[in-house]
Amino acid sequence: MKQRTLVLLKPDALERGLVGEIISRLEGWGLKIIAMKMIWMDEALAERHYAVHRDKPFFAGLVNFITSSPIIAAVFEGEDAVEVVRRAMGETDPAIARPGTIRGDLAQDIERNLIHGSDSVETAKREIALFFSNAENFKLPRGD
Ligand code: D4T
Repeated sequence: MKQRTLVLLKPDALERGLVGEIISRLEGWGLKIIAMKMIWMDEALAERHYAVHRDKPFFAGLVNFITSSPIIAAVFEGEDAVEVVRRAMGETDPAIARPGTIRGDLAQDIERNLIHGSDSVETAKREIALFFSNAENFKLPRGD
């Protein structure tokens, strides 16, 4: 089924000049860009986005990292987009992510792992609304 999912290209993706490469890989999976912008997340937005991890030991470091410099927020659409992005990203920890995945090929460590993708359709709805207004979340005339 056609789905939408939120993708964040984290500070390391921009700092290392990997934005084009990552977007190209996602487009290569047949996903289409619906919305995209560069923003500098503040602490409040980071804490809302990562609310489920509030009690984890890595939470403070994660918020600190994601707010350390600008990121790209994007909505991608396609058949099973949530699962397709998760597969394209690979495991959270690049040390165990498979070759051929974004993290497996390019990421440095479990924190600096380049990309976030929503983990379910429900989460995607919540996360997209955090970053994009309805007016920004386009319905594109593609005839499909
Ligand atoms: P995201 O949420 O960024 O798409 O990543 P995952 O879905 O693959 O991973 P996650 O929810 O388990 O973790 C969220 C985020 O926290 C960072 N992290 C995670 C970290 O810095 N240290 C850790 O030990 C873990 C488990 C990386 C992703």
